[in-house]
Amino acid sequence: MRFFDKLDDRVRACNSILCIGLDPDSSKLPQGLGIMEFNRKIINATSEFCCAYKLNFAFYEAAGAEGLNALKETVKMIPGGIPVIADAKRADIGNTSRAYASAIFDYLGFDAATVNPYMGFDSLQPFIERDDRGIFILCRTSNPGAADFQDLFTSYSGSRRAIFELVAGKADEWNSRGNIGLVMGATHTDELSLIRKELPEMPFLVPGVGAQGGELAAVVESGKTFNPGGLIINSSRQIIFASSGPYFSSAAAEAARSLRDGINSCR
Ligand code: OMP
Repeated sequence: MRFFDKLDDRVRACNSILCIGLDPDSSKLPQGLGIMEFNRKIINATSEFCCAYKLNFAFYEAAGAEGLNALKETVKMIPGGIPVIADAKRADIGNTSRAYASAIFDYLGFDAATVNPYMGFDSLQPFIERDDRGIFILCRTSNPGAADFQDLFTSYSGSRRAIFELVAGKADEWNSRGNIGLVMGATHTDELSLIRKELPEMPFLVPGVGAQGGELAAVVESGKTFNPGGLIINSSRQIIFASSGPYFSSAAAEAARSLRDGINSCR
């Protein structure tokens, strides 16, 4: 099954466009709990409220062998109908990128991955060629430094456009398999709405609400589209670290429920 069909099905089934970020920062885990056990409890408590999970590799890699093992095992423990996104922001020369894609999709078993467009088409090709998997290309990210390059104007093709607009245009051009979406940061809704006007059907993964301050109503208004899975909104810390106490998993469930409801009230 194609990734975006799986995502659409899941959004319809759970009536949620909330993607939960499983970013198990070791310094914030409840006392005495390893990443795998933490993730298991969070997933059990929150899966009914989300359309997808996104695992940021940094937090697993930083924990060494235990983290890498938890990365693979966590993908396996997520219930079958829920798409799992590898937030690895990969890309390299084609030969190396092929190994990255194989590690993420074949060895680890992810449904989709975030990728970085800076090295151009051949660096993303091994990901794009996987018809059965999805990719989200970084377009306009949520961090302050996004402006350093992404907002610069160029006169490519005779028209004055920002680099992030060119990335969006290229992503659309490369999307003959229908397996490409964009990462659009929640902290910049003008840019989100600009790209939504240019690409009404392109799926967006939008991180940056909650801990980074992205405003929910503005994100939904700027990014909405008619496909069920065409706009998914990620939140990590606000949900998984809602509490560090003994009832952390029920606090996470409550945070997920409340964010899902908040998003749905804006849709
Ligand atoms: P919270 O700020 O805790 O909700 O986490 C946001 C997650 O989304 C982290 O895993 C970030 O690495 C990721 N992210 C952004 O915050 N901003 C972006 O522009 C892109 C991503 C991403 O690719 O997911």
